[in-house]
Amino acid sequence: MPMGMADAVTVLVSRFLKFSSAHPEWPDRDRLVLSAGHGSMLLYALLYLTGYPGMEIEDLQAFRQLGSKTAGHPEYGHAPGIETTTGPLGQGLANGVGMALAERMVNARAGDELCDHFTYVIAGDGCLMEGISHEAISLAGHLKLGRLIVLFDDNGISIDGATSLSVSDDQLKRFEASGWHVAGVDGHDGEAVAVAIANAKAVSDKPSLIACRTVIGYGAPTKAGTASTHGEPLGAEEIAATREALGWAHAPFEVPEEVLSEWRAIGRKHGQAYEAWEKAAAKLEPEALAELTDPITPAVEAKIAAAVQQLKASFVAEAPKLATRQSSKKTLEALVPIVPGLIGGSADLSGSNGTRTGSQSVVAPGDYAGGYIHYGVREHAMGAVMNGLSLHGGIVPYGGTFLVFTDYCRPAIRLSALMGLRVIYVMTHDSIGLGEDGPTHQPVEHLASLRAIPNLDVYRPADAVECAECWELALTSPDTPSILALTRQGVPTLRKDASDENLSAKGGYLLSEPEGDRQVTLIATGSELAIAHEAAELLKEQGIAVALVSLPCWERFAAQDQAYQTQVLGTAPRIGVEAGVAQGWERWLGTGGHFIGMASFGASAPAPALYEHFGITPQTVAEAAKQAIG
Ligand SMILES: Cc1ncc(C[n+]2csc(CCOP(=O)(O)OP(=O)(O)O)c2C)c(N)n1
Repeated sequence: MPMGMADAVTVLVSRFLKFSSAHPEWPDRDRLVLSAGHGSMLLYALLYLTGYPGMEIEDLQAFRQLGSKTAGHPEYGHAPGIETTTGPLGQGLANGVGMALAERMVNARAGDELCDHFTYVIAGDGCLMEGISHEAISLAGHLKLGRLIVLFDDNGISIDGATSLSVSDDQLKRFEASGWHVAGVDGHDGEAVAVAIANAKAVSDKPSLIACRTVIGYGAPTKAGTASTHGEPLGAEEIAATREALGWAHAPFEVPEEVLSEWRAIGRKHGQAYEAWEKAAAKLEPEALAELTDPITPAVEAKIAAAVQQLKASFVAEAPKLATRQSSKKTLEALVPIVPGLIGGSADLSGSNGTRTGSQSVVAPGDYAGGYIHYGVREHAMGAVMNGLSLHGGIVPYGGTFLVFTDYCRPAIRLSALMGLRVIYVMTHDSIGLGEDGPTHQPVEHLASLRAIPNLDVYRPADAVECAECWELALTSPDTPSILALTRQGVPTLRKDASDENLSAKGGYLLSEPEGDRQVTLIATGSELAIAHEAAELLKEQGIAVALVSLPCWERFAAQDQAYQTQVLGTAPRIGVEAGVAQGWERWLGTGGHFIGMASFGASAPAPALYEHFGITPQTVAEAAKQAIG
């Protein structure tokens, strides 16, 4: 792929791409996304040639080695100029849609002087075969993202052989049907590629696809055009013959000075444009400037803390019985107006998720001033587009669907975590408590499977107070994505005082404890905290010394020191309660602990009947506690 697309990408980078290698973070640079991440060397070579800081020839020599910047697939944060982590095919394409959308949204707020650039994506057959490509191109066409240009490496080859083994789509017609401008060119004809890119740039109300017909392994005399060049080494003989065929007489990793200096000049070409941007940016107040990149400044964090404190006080005063999806909506009503760049959305479940607030207007084709995105029934693309929105800068995205459909966006959630992005997933209907929709919609294994993803905070607030606290934590975690697992059904307000301290910040805390030694500790999350609370009352009536622990975020609790964990969990027998599978709970329950939750799929019935049927009740919890005490 790096050999086959080198010609087309050279045209793109040398003649069109607006960037300055000395200023890789320039917010108004064009974005270049290598969606076909297995071709990573193409990107690394470009970064070296154009003079990105810290990308040296030694880094290219350390390709795919431990600790190198040049991992097998491009990894965001490893080196300046890597705009996103790619490798899982199709993700980069959808990230590009998010970046192109972010560009228009920031442009609508900040104006042309500060935000006016293109997003280019290099995608292969594999990206276009993946289902996510359909969701992403459909959304991009609908939103008329004219500043998105995809160069398709149309080489007719994937790993198993010719793409004709498995696909016969007419890709141009397919994109056209989704509202794209399309063109097909010989990807080795530089002029043709240049004309196609210029034409695509001129089409302002449609994203563009340029299918570049290329030869995989271009230049390798016997292996070019075959699947074997995809992943197998060419071998010494073929490499020697390739050098000869391409007229390249230089030693490995030797770039002649005149070639390098020409490329380095390309890296400096847009220096004036950068300076003009800098001048325009200098006129902004610091807060306004921050809004172009990371809108959650210390000043905004302070506003969030104050708003959350107020919310907590009113929730404690009113003590509502409220679904946490509703308390989440109330929290958003307060936060959206004070957090610039906080952009909401849902995959067609806005009302159910409670994600749209009264002040948000809708992002529409050609009109990007709104603060709310209707992603349509496209959960996977929603996740990847949110990653793109976040990567672009200037936007803190949150998006909703049902918790059970985290399965549909899991690859994107995993990448939010791997890249360390501030992306917030608002996942409602988080257990059998959703009731009549039945087991297809009732998550059972999802909390466990999401908790297995590193660097992902999974929050399951128990009441309105915790919900506001968890939102604050999600918004103020710059390097960690968050899942908010929220109920459909009403839950009582269990917190009785609105302490200044964000009690959810440590992930778990004692909601109540007996005077003197405890005999048993009940630990619960989300809606099951109310059940554990009732169980605790039953036990107290029987003279049993019981402590009640709320554990809204395991990841945060796991990060606390041993002393705090022991103080909270105690040394008495522990009972865990959560309407999900037991997996993972052994970590908190220890030996002699007991878990009450789900061991099968759910069923269709009203929520109270389901809790009764599956034995998640105050009585079963109290009974288990008594047994544990012996
Ligand atoms: C989601 C996903 N599935 C499978 C793979 C493994 N894989 C990497 S490249 C590739 C074939 C891609 O073919 P194409 O896009 O045509 O790339 P080319 O062979 O032309 O470089 C596959 C299946 C992957 N990286 N991501």
